[in-house]
Amino acid sequence: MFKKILVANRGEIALRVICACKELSIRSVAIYSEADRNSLPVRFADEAICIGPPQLAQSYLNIPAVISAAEIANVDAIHPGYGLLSENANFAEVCETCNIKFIGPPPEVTRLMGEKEKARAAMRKAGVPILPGSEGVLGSEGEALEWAQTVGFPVIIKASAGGGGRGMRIVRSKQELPALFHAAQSEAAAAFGNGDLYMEKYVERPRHIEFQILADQSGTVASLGERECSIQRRHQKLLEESPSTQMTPELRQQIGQVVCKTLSEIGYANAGTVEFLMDEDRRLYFIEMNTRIQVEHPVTEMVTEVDLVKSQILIAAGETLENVLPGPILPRGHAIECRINAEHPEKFTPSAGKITTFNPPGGTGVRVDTAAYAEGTIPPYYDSLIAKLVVRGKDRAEAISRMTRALEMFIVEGVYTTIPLHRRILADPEFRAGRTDTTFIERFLARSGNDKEKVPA
Ligand code: MV4
Repeated sequence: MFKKILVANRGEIALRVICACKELSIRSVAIYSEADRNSLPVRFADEAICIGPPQLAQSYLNIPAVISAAEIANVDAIHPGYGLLSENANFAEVCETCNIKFIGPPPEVTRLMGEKEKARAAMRKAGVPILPGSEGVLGSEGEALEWAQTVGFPVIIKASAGGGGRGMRIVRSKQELPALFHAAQSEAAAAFGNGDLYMEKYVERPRHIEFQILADQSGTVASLGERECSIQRRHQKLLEESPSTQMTPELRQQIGQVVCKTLSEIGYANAGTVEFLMDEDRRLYFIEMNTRIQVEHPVTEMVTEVDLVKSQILIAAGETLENVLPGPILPRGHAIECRINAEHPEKFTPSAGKITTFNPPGGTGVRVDTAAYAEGTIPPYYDSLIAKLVVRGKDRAEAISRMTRALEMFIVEGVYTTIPLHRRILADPEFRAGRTDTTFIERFLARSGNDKEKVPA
């Protein structure tokens, strides 16, 4: 087993990884930028090393600085958390070269999944359902038009190096296609240094449903069921839940099985998330795979009682799933996560500054993942997520009442947060009825406005 792990991240996820290390009796090393000197990961890790100034490129994304810290601390492994270097295959390779275990899948698998068009082709070949669309990258505007006519409008053009919504264009007619094709191409080339595009049939009002999997290094893969993450704003998830109100045991079993078989063939290892769109006839289509632990992983932990971060570490150390998991996965009850961001409630812009009051809720079935504390500061350089409020109930109704009271008892003063927004979502009849497709948030904001929770002057 590993003796010491470097945590290559900050904030709540760094603390989450440190918790897992402590429970496994593994020493942890925090790395931090000058802006995070007084952070809780620095306080709770066994060792802490400052790696540079606040800017991401000079600290948490600076591979030589991160590797130097790992060498100085003499760690066996690096846990990258989410974001930052977590899906950087080059970083995983550098770790390997330095004889440090990267806690994630093999670099070539990360690279395959990072090229969305290649990932789509691999999934199709293995029998995972995908949307009708192009085969290979679109070579020209003419080829794009041919595919669009084969598939039928509306279609969506996506950047192969993209993901998470960047560089996408919805095309509703033949006339619109040339301009949108070239716009997507230049946007992708500028944003990712790669203008490769592919095309899919466009699904109206889809739900975002993702499967959590765990895979060991010997090819055993397990599905831990799905999360529904359709409530998103500008491709940022706001609220996630498990199970999805639209899932059936048969569909869950069928998709889980084909996903596990495919990932075993690909040589996947570690935790991973396979994203699907669900159409209005409840059919699921693969869109992308994420090769990291995700922000919303606690939702799955609450219903399965599996510690996903500890599982990642054990798998990376060579344990088999048989030894990592307690037995067959039997999800129980219903979990909901609300992302608490420090942001302005009307402008949705980050709200950095000092937290003057911080009262997280507790009690039965409530979990708060956070690195925030009273009198602590939210630096302006990083992601605006300051806490994840997660509840579990025996069913969705109990989870909703529990979340409602937990949000009522969550007091954060000094910075604006998304807590008032979540209180309104939880009270919304459409949300309560489970009508939560990806267009929910737009309709919700249009009808609820921000009038009930006026921003103080
Ligand atoms: C789509 C789609 C409709 N049809 N693909 C947006 C982010 C990226 N991960 C995939 N996205 C979409 N892909 C087809 N073929 C609609 C979206 C989409 C979306 C997906 C999930 C959650 C929220 C969304 C918001 C707008 C668009």
